[in-house]
Amino acid sequence: MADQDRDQLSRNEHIKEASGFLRGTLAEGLLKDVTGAISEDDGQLVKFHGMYLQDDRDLRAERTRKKLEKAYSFMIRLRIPGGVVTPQQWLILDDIARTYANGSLRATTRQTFQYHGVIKSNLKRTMRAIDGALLDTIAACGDVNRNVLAATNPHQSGAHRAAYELAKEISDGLLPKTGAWREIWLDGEKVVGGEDEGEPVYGRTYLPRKFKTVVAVPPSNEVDIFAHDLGFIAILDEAGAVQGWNVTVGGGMGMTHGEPETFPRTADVMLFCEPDWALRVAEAVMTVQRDWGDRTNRKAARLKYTIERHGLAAFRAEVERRLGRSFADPKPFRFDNNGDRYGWTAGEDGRQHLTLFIENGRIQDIDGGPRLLSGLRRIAELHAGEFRLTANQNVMVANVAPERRAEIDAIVAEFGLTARTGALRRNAMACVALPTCGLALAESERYLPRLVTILEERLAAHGLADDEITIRMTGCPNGCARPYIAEIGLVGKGPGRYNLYLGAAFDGSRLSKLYLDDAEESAIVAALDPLFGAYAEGRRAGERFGDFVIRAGFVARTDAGRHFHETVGPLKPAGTAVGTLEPA
Ligand code: SRM
Ligand code: SF4
Repeated sequence: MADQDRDQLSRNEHIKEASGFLRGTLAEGLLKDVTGAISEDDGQLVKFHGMYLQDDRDLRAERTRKKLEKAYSFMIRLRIPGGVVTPQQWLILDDIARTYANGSLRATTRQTFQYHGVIKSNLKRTMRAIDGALLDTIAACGDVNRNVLAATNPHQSGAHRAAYELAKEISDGLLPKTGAWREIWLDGEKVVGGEDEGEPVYGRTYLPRKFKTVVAVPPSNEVDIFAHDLGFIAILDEAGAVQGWNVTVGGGMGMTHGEPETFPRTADVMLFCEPDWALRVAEAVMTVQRDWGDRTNRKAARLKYTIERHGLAAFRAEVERRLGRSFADPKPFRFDNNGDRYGWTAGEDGRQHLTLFIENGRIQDIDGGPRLLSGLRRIAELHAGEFRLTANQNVMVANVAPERRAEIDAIVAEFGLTARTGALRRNAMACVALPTCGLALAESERYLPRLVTILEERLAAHGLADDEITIRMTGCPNGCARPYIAEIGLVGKGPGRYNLYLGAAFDGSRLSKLYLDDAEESAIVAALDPLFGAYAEGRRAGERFGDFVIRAGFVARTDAGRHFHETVGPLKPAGTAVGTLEPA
């Protein structure tokens, strides 16, 4: 690259290039015990190892007053393709949560676990314990292909098995090759001149930005395929076998308030490929993004912006050129929801599976409330199948022998594992936000449960207590709980204040629109209550809330371009409705 171009590269590009394939000065930094932090550059690199440096934001002000260093600790994210863990692995993960982290396991929106609160001096011990469970954290974060999601239950059908196999194959195939992870965290043998080991697919500077891949089996869109950079939709033949995959590209949620050049976007369905070609298509899509993605501005670097800039046709042509062949156009498919099915279900082969609702993914014991951590541990002690994490922050106890079902039901009752499950709550998700997330503008995980209780009362008053409506909240516009494809989306604007988005599709295929700007709880409830009333009165048979608010004229349908700008025209005063209040 010419020097002039190099000057324009974002800072992260220089950090990656100079890092010796993700080593930086991490090994030295870990030895410095005068601080609980690591250097700023290493803070960028450590993401590729599955970790974030964070500080407890609840303690910030007090520690600043006392002139103390921030209360630093690390968030660690595992890489678990398809979200599958064995009971033996669960027990080790539980031990780690109790010993090194904050006593909780956090199921994420991408089928894996996070630990919070791991202090620097415990990092290596934690990583060794994770390795001891035959798991790792490589590429769980950073500018790489991240954890690959798959339709939750491989035992449900042959197509689900194929989806899991493909997720695993892509995860393994696109994994960075650097030995840095093993070397730094497990004191693995140093690769002399690690510089020379090479990354045949990624190169020295990896990708311009994070890259997310999922595999779905219709009619369930539980993995929220339209929110991801790359997706595969199973197309089945009459016997239910996978005939091939529709390939989706260019989905993403993140945006920044007040910067209309950033926006959420639902993915395009680009082409159909045969099963043998899926991994090669994944690699080609990723390498076109590697080469075409914007490396000067990280806010414009995701694949969704590359596709907006070049157009889908040019992007597809380049993928086909690199693979030396053309592909068929996508085949018809239909999704009907993007949530989880709770309770017991049986697969094609009659095996039993129990999906448990985990409020906002936080697996912990609450004094006087549900004891999810201990209850799931008890299940792991007797369970002979597996656990499967869902993309909706829930847990499935999968592949249960019929004679064990009663024992598991007894544990569920004893530990209160299904204690809080109203219809709105079952369809709710919140991102982590405060106190750990450095980007949070407002509460999310700690606040949504309260708001749901209030809204469930309003829904019950309108006779809607059992209606399935999706609601998701995030503490900032980055969209970690995918709020823009929930029927009710709440996005943090500042302490106690949220933007309210409405009108997304129940199957996750359509984005919502901004309805209320910068609103406090009372304004949110006051805005939603009459809409619930209108929905109860005026909906057509089977009509979803997200569809109703559009038909009734409360919000406009998201345009054909399938992305929106946060504000169209001047901002309304804080707390006022952007949509019309009277049904058209
Ligand atoms: Fe996320 C950054 C948590 C799924 C979009 N996300 C973060 C960080 C690491 C904050 C940071 O950069 O300092 C958050 C850590 C909080 C904490 O304390 O744990 C964080 N994201 C999460 C999780 C844990 C939310 C959850 O409650 O489950 C999810 C972990 C998924 C995983 O296992 O890998 C999580 N993040 C998502 C999703 C949803 C998805 O992928 O399905 C999105 C929207 C989809 C997308 O990528 O567009 C998402 N996270 C972001 C963004 C915005 C990216 C963008 O293109 O603008 C950021 C900020 C960034 O990258 O600059 C971010
Ligand atoms: Fe943090 Fe924002 Fe993601 Fe929530 S949406 S976890 S506040 S980055």
